[in-house]
Amino acid sequence: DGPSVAIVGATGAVGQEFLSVLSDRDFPYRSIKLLASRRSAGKVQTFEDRSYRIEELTTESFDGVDIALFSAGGSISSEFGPIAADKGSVVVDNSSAFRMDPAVPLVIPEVNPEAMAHIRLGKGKGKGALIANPNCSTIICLMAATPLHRYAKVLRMVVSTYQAASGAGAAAMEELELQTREVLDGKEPTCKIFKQQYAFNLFSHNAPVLSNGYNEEEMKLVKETRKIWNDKDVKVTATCIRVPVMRAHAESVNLQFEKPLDEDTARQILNGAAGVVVIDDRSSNSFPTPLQVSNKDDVAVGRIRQDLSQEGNYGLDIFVCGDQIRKGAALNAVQIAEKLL
Ligand code: A2P
Ligand code: 11C
Repeated sequence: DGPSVAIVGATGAVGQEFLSVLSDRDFPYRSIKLLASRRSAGKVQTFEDRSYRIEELTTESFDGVDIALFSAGGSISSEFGPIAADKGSVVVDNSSAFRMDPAVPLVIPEVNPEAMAHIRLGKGKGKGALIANPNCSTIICLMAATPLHRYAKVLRMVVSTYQAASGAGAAAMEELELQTREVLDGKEPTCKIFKQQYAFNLFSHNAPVLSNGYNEEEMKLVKETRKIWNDKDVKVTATCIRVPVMRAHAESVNLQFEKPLDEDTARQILNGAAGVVVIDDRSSNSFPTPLQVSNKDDVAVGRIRQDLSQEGNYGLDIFVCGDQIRKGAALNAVQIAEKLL
């Protein structure tokens, strides 16, 4: 007799992936409720041989819901997350709304499951809770960096991202496809989601730029890493770029360690890390690509090499790719939900 589950944002890119992941992993739900905006209410969705009617999200949506998976944007989470938790649901929220709230665990199950160890499913009794899913770039980066951090302690991390359309939602994926056709046909590309041509181009991440010159996406890597590693002193800097790739992010990560760590040991550590696959064949120039990891659970890491610019074995460069919708969002959230069972 598993939990009753609600999906908020069920029609979106991540919402749809929640369903695939629940099904792939045989998540033992008792019932499932699909919630979205009024625009989608009444539409029919087939899931595991059953038809479900999409319901409009309202304050009444969470009665009897044990686990609510949210991915409908920060403002919906801010408004409805606490309502769901008050009704006794454990909310796993994919937005940035609660990530930096000290009372809300920010969890990557392979990295810091202990942060949510105190949270239990209420089963209709008592209070619910909020758990935050980190930003996709943080999850993908820390899946590879954490096993190395555990061994040699990261003092400083420099991240450069190559981020896919999916991070901006289903509409951005459609826009990339449409623009690609338009450009190939010699037409003017339609720019609705992004204000500039995306196909055959790349640009600085579309998140708002702050007064310090970093954009919000970059600051998420800085702040979320400190919270997840429970290390307020770790130095992190990032440059986030949107590239015309459909659904998997790539990241170049430069690490500086407190203790020496040579590249062979790093490769061994990463080979043994849960949720990580090493693709690192120099002779055939075979390294991770976004396409290889698309629709896959594991984060791929390669280009594992000593950083020549640092003395001794105190620095490494790695290149990481991960499916943004899966491990970067839906899979991580469902893994969190599995920890509650
Ligand atoms: P809808 O399809 O009804 O607009 P994506 O991140 O792929 O753009 O998806 C966003 C998700 O958030 C969609 O499921 C969308 O539903 C949902 N959403 C957007 N606005 C609301 C709202 N006001 N109430 C509930 N769900 C919403
Ligand atoms: C992207 N990570 O790839 C972003 C978008 O904090 O969940 C998701 C924003 C967030 O564009």
